[in-house]
Amino acid sequence: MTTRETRQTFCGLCHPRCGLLLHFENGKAVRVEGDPDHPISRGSICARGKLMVDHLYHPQRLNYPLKRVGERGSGQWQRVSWDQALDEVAEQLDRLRTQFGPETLMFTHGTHRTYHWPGRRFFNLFGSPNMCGANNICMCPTLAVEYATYGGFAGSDVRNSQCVVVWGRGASQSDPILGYQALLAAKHNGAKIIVVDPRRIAEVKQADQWLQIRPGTDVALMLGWIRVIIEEKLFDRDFVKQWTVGFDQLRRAVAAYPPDLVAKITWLTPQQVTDSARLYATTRPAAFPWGFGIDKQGINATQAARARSILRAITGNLDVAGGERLGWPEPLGRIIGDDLLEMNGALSAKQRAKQLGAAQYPFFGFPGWERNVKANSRLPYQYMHPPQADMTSMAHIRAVFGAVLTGKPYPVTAAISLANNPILALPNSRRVYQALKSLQLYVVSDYYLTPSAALADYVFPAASTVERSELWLVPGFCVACPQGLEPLYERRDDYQFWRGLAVRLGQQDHWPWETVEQVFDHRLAPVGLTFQTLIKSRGLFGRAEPKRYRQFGFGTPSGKVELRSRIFKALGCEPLPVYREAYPDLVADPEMAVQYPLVLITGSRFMPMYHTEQRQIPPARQSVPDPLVTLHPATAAKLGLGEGDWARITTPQGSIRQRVHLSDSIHPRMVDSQHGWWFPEREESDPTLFGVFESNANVLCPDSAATCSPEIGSWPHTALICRVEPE
Ligand SMILES: Nc1nc2c(c(=O)[nH]1)N[C@H]1C(S)=C(S)[C@@H](COP(=O)(O)OP(=O)(O)OC[C@H]3O[C@@H](n4cnc5c(=O)[nH]c(N)nc54)[C@H](O)[C@@H]3O)O[C@H]1N2
Ligand SMILES: Nc1nc2c(c(=O)[nH]1)N[C@H]1C(S)=C(S)[C@@H](COP(=O)(O)OP(=O)(O)OC[C@H]3O[C@@H](n4cnc5c(=O)[nH]c(N)nc54)[C@H](O)[C@@H]3O)O[C@H]1N2
Ligand code: SF4
Ligand SMILES: [Mo]
Repeated sequence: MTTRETRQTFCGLCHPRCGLLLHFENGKAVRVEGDPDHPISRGSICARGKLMVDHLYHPQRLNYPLKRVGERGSGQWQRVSWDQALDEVAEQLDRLRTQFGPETLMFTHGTHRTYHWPGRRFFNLFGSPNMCGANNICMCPTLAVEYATYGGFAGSDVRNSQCVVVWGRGASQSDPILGYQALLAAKHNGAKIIVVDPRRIAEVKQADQWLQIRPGTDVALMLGWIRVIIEEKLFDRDFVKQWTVGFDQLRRAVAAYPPDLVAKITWLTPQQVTDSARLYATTRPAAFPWGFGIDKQGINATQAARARSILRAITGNLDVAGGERLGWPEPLGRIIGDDLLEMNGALSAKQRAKQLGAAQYPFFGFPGWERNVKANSRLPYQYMHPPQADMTSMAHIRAVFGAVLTGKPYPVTAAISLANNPILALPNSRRVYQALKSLQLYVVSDYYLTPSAALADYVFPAASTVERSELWLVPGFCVACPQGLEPLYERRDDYQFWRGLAVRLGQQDHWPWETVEQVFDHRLAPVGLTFQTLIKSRGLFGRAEPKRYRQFGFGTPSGKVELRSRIFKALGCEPLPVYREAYPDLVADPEMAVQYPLVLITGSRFMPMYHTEQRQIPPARQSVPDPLVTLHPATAAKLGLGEGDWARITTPQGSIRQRVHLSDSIHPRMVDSQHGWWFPEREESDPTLFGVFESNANVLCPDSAATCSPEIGSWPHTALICRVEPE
């Protein structure tokens, strides 16, 4: 007789943690559907979430710890026990720490796929300041900038807004369940929609205005908006007078950006510049959510985040319903935050000072973090947590990989990658590869043997989200994500990986909790809950209260919104937003313009893939079998390329091949290349490494200082120059 059972669990194949019902037959998961009782996703799941069962039992999943036995990258592995693997890794880390100092260990970060405070806690206690990776470009720079500007990270209340600015964000592909549904709900309620995107994305169908901006020029348009808003007195006068500093300097700075100049820079018309500025400033409440299209533009990314936060403030949209929510609503702020679990106090000033890259990019290193923390200390913890170090204080990849390759300023000899596939995620992929190959010890924790994991000494098998539990805490709500089944084979949750290493390296006193659920109980204790009671109540929701800055002020040095940032100024960064031309050489050197006539954007999200994942999942791969590069039909025709042809894409950094897709949704002067492509069906061993260099967009992306933002060192994944030719 068949036994059937259904368990509540969650999907973590991207950020929102949608509720799942996992159906079992004879103890095996056979089917998944959305959990209609989940308080946030309410039964919806996306095309990727529907593949959870394929992911859970995939034959290429890592099920046991592996130890390299042949040459690095030769594809020869031995299955070992967790104890043996952890013992040996700990022993080698201890030896390298004694020989070179704790700073010899680095970490590479991907996006937030799992809880990351245990990693930070481990690094702080180990004594290394060198965690680096995608945090320099994804969301975290914005978070750091918003702390410096108004003392916290704002969450856009899109659903209740009257005007939504969709700027560099394609939620229809990147956040189909929460973000896109919120936009559609706002539209349904009559909100005006402005889309600023070089491509005619699905969101444009909902839009009142679409600005097909030239990639990388967004700061110029934002400065143009600020100028229109100030000149035409469309700003919130009371708020500006009472709650901001630096308005006069801002007014003078933006005077240099009249609509006709902005139009020239951005490939828009002066009318578009003024119309969109007026629509945004006069329709309240307005929400201007974060979008990766801004953070991914390298040299301009940081100042664009600054300009956006200024626009939100001067239009009076901070901390109002339908605008930009600030702070933790009662009682959520009482829950112990990631910032406290990180144990940042454990890393000494001497070790902090060794953080690689911080001298060049102090705002995103400990100097900036410490200033943000100090400014935040004027606010009660339950209202505004200090910035998490893991999101606002990172070493810089160029400096860290440089230290691996050259031994300067000191040798970096060991690395851990957990929930990250650095050769595909980080720019200048060939240098990343060289650096990983040069390590004395490389440790990876993942679901699959990725091209990066193929270079490791030890690989640890991670439990899928349905095989573990999680506490999903964001300003607004806290939801318990229950485990659906015990981990299969010898997969373990990431807490066990970190704790396993920690207790072997003398940190046992700081890891009193044997399971991650015990940590969740500890976190929830201040609100009188346990993880299990939270599962039963389906979540804890905050009681939103508008404009709490009137009670607490802002967590900045002045206590006000800093249109001119004192923290930026103190660290030698531009305190007022400025626009920088990404390719001044194109004007100076006409030969460059001939060599690279097209503008390249990379990594526009597409379903059902998530970064470098799903390439081995048959239904996903059948829907997108090959890496695609999108060209305008007129451009392709001139190049002699048709739909489905293989094309070569070349930038000053490198060259790859992808298959042509034709669409008039893209500007004729632009090229859109998918990121994250490798071929799990190909040979593993180096130099093939699953074809990791063939179609990997990060072979095209640079990490040089000239292309990175001077404040944070954010590197570009868009606004690049390229040429495209038939293969
Ligand atoms: N399917 C899928 N979903 C994902 C992910 C995934 O890999 N796949 N990744 C997740 C992660 S980590 C992130 S960060 C989010 C990001 O998700 P989004 O914020 O939606 O970011 P992108 O899709 O990278 O880019 C958004 C838009 O920016 C536009 N753009 C490119 N360059 C510029 C520019 O210079 N200026 C302007 N104004 N627009 C530009 C692109 O055309 C694109 O439509 O997605 C998350 N969701
Ligand atoms: N060219 C270009 N490059 C980009 C981007 C772009 O737009 N263009 N986007 C950038 C952005 S925004 C980001 S955030 C990064 C993302 O970069 P990453 O987050 O590094 O994404 P992946 O490279 O897919 O690596 C994630 C790996 O973690 C594994 N994994 C997933 N969940 C878990 C887990 O819970 N535990 C463990 N141990 N492993 C897990 C997956 O199997 C996968 O191999 O990429 C960046 N790279
Ligand atoms: S949006 Fe899709 S992939 Fe992301 S958590 Fe929800 S169901 Fe999973
Ligand atoms: Mo990201």
